[in-house]
Amino acid sequence: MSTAGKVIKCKAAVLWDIKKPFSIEEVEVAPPKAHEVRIKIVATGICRSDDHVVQGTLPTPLPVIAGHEAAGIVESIGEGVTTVKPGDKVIPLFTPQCGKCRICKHPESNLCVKNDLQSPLQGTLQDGSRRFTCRGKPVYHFLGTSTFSQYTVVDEFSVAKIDAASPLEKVCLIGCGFTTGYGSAVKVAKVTQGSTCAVFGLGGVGLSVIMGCKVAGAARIIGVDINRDKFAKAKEMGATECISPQDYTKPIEEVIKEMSDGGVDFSFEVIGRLDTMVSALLCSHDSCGVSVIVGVPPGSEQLSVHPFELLTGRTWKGAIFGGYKSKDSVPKLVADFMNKKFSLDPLISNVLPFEKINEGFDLLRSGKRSVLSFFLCMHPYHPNIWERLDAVPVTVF
Ligand code: PAD
Ligand code: ZN
Ligand code: ZN
Repeated sequence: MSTAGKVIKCKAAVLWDIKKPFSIEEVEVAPPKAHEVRIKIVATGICRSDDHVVQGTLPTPLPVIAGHEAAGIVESIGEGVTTVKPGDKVIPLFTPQCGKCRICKHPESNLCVKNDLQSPLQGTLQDGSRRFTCRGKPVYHFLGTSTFSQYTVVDEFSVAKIDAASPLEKVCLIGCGFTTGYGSAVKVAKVTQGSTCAVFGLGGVGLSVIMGCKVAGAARIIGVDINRDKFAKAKEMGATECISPQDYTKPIEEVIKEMSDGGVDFSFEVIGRLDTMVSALLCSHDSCGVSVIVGVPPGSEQLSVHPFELLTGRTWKGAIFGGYKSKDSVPKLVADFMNKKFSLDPLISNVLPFEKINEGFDLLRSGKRSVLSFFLCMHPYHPNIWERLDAVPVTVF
């Protein structure tokens, strides 16, 4: 039976309050309106930015269905949708690409004016309304994507069609973590052949920065993290050395400057802390260094540096989604993945059934990045056994 045009009742993880666990609920997902697309989510990653929502450092109206790094299949489309059709494999885009605004027409920039990244977030689709209800209450969207739900509705410019053969439990990472990190190196910093780079923070995004630095031909890549367990994987991905600020008495920027003849060519802050943003800036060479902020800082805190740190010639910049124009670039990155130009396996620590979302967040906080799958379901008689399903049952009204 076709579900098109009908309200779908399905499973979603609703965050009712900050600093509380997600609650797995039955939600109603309204059909897509004109220029909207309803997607059956197959797999969704858990990114640190989702945890910023839980912790309240990325202020979002509540209750909310978070999640923004996913892959799925189009279930139905609203009137006027031309770029995807039911059955297409897709990746939702938390940075949209409307193709019409000043930024979409800018050759370098990517933060389409239709984004919902202002503070606080608006939490709706483009027309200002919502498609989710739970226990009779409307539920807010998150970054126009809301992927912690079996079904979600997005605006057409917030979804990209990808290769029909793509493994969705892997390419979901192209929806955020991988692309953000990789693009920060190759597109935002424009890392050069033979250069020296420093990457602060060796989580999933930091490892993707390292992959980008390596592809761009960096000769030295210095990984920086307080968790030494991250070093082995970072080296596997291309870091040539790894250091922990806790092993030194002097500031880490001084240590890195000594290691790199006065400062690195390119540095990246991939943690989301003000102190490490300043350290990353200062460890870059004062006359030719480029430092990129990738980490999302907490709430309304302000940075402070002496203007001289930039007057001497450094460049300090930042970007969302690795500077990539999303709708154009995501299908190409998926094609590169299918052509084995890079691997996503090292970025995934676990694949968990969707219901284990709170465990997935605990794992993230202990340094492990998980992908949640809607295609793993609990065995009816053995609660510890999870089976792969081809389809997930839903109720249609
Ligand atoms: P993660 O939590 O998996 O990794 C962060 C790493 O930083 C961990 O390995 C920590 O051990 C390490 N760390 C923490 N504190 C320090 C410290 N004081 N000194 C050195 N290392 C430290 O996060 P992630 O890789 O998922 O994301 C990293 C950041 O990037 C995070 O702030 C996230 O919100 C942001 C992000 N930004 C974009 C974007 O578009 N700009 C997209 C996705 C994620
Ligand atoms: Zn993310
Ligand atoms: Zn635009």
